[in-house]
Amino acid sequence: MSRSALRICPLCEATCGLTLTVDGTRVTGARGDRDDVFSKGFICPKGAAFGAVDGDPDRLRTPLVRSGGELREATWEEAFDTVAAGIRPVVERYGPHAVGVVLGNPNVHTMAGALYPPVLLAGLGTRSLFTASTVDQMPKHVSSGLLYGDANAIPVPDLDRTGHLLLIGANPLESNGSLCTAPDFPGRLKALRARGGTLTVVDPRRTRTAKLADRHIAIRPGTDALLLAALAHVLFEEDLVALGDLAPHVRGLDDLRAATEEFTPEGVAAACDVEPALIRTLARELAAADPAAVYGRIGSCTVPHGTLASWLVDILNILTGNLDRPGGVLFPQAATDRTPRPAGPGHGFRLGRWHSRVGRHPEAKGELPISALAEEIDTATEEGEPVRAVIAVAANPVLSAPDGDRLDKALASLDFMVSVDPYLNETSRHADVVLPPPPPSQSPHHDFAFNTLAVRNQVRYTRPAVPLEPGRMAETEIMARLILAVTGLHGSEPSAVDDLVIGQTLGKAVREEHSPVHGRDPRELAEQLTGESGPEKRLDMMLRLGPYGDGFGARPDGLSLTVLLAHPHGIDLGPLESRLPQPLKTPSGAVELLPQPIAEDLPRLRRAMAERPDGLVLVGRRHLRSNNSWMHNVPALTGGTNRCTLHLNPTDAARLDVRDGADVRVKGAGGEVVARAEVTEDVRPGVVSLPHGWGHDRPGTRLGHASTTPGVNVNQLLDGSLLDPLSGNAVLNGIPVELTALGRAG
Ligand SMILES: Nc1nc2c(c(=O)[nH]1)N[C@H]1C(S)=C(S)[C@@H](COP(=O)(O)OP(=O)(O)OC[C@H]3O[C@@H](n4cnc5c(=O)[nH]c(N)nc54)[C@H](O)[C@@H]3O)O[C@H]1N2
Ligand SMILES: Nc1nc2c(c(=O)[nH]1)N[C@H]1C(S)=C(S)[C@@H](COP(=O)(O)OP(=O)(O)OC[C@H]3O[C@@H](n4cnc5c(=O)[nH]c(N)nc54)[C@H](O)[C@@H]3O)O[C@H]1N2
Ligand code: SF4
Ligand SMILES: [Mo]
Repeated sequence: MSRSALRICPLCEATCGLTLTVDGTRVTGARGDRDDVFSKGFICPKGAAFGAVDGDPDRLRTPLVRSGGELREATWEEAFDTVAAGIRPVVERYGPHAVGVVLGNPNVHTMAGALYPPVLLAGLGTRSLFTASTVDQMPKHVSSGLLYGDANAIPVPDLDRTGHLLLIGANPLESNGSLCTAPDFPGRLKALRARGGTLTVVDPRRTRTAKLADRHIAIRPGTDALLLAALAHVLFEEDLVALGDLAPHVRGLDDLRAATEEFTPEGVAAACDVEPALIRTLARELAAADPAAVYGRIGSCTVPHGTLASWLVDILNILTGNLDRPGGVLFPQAATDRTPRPAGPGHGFRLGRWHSRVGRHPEAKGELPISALAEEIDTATEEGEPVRAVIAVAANPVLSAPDGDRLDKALASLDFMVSVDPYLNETSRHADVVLPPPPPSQSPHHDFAFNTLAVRNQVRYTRPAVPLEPGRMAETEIMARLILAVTGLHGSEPSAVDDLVIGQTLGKAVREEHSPVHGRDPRELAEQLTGESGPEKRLDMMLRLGPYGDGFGARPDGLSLTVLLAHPHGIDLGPLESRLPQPLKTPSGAVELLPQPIAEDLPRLRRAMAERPDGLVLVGRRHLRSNNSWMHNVPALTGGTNRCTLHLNPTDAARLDVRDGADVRVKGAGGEVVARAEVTEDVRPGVVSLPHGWGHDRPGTRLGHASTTPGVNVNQLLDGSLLDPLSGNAVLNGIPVELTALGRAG
């Protein structure tokens, strides 16, 4: 007998509601939940393959513990005993910074990943934190931190109400959107055009998104900051700056004008490969559109001027009066956000409070660049101890970060490593203990992170669609036990971790004057929490303290877990609204248009105006039926165009004598790989493209299907030295490469 169950899809940032068909403990089907308040039935091929992803036979079912050099199946008790015995001596002998914590992307797709890593980090006290953010969106956090005083205050384009979208280095028709949670992003772009709006796409590749656009600009990779600076220049020069309601909330307009003065369309044209007349047209269109939104993603972040480009995206929205305006870009308000405090000056955002030991990279948002992880492990200095133990949670940096070969060796040299991961893969194969979370159907779901980036305010929660199988442990409990094991509390009840957080959070809330629970007794509040588990109680607490919450009785019709459970398809909380100045936490209480670190980085951008190196550069690409490194093991999602091939333009192919289907050697600073050539007009001349997350040919993994078509690791072309200096973000796009034709493959 089959039944249906609801589950929010965790396979990308769009957070679609799914209706699963469940037979026993197996998910046999998935379709879009038409009643979902946000996704309204939308589903993509990945969501439709939820059952296959969930039921992959290579998913680990029990912990693995290394003994006699080999990973063997073990009990949970043995596994946590081994973790405690492995990590504690490293902390005690070398101090907390000798333990590196590595957090990967799926942490933003699980409740465990939202609720427990902050407790783990606070408990350990380590500064050796490396996450997927520094191969992704750290430049955006840094620009938001500097502009608004809050690294997490990221305005999102109001897709459904805008009249013009200038989209830079993003391909939502394949990615389904990022830092802009919007189920059916493709449909929303089509609707924009259908209502008479316009879409401009800036991308060196003619992507599916570019094909949908009114205008596609095939920019030279890595030069978007120059283009954007020139757009700002034109807005000033042609008197098109119109702050509107923003005027009282910004500081430094004259300094900004002076700072963009040199970036003339004529000055940047050659570097960007965009005609000056077109740059002027773009600026005028942006100013004229009412309203308009500028949005940048991976192609604007993972480049040498990532922070400047991210800053300029917001600057353009500000100069045209589109920040915090319906149809422009707005700050979402999620149900689990903290109670908004009254507007006023804040502590601001600081960079470089400490530095990495070897490369002296400044921390950003408490993190060190993941590009520096290998050297922090394999290089001794007089500054302090190298990283000797690693706790990796949902991370596969051997494939996702620069120079996987070096990192592979570095991880093998550690005193101890633990991975929380469902797969034995390129990274987890180095662990001494692997702790496998259950498949998504057996986990509850709420989008703590993506609701703060969503194009509509809404809240949804799904309990596990399938009960936890015998022998499985919820990922929230795995994380709680891991925290206890590494902080010297091994053996305590995992609920102690949740109780601690609840006690601290409520203790703080009752002391805040603007809190709905100001002056109340935290123990009395804790007793009111409902939920079947520690994490559910924490969700209840966050909802009740949050901007729409019941305030523990202060606002009786407000949100709580009980209310949310009564709405299985979610609750719509309305369109995004103007919120300034409340979200601002800068010392001035205003938007700081030209923060000091940005001003100090501008000379580097000025020099880039004169740079136009010869030779090919490489960019990445994503495929709809994939996700970073971990979905190549699902047969239903591989094959067709989802292959690790090298795209190159026919003119480059002819010049280099590379034929379609032939093997090509690609050489970069960090190494070389051999890939099959795919000659296509979809990439501009001078640029080649390889997808990331491939290279499943290392021994000792358990990825039966992926290893049959392993592909190559594009990040081996990097040596880890190319970074955006302000954010520490890796440069993954626009990297110089050399090609050698190897003849036609058989
Ligand atoms: N060249 C190049 N490199 C890139 C990029 C690029 O565009 N070009 N993109 C970068 C970006 S944006 C990102 S976010 C990173 C991603 O980098 P990573 O986060 O390192 O890689 P992922 O493949 O997303 O997955 C990490 C791990 O999570 C595990 N996992 C899957 N589901 C779960 C779960 O429910 N719980 C737990 N605990 N683990 C789970 C997977 O098995 C995998 O081992 O890659 C980056 N690397
Ligand atoms: N199907 C699928 N969906 C995903 C993922 C996935 O792997 N597969 N990964 C998820 C993750 S972790 C993330 S972060 C998001 C990313 O979401 P997006 O940013 O939308 O994803 P990409 O497809 O990498 O789009 C980046 C685009 O930038 C272009 N580009 C490269 N260099 C430059 C440049 O210098 N300038 C400009 N203007 N463009 C450039 C590339 O050609 C590419 O088309 O997607 C998420 N969704
Ligand atoms: S778009 Fe993303 S969230 Fe929606 S079904 Fe596809 S993978 Fe899942
Ligand atoms: Mo990402």
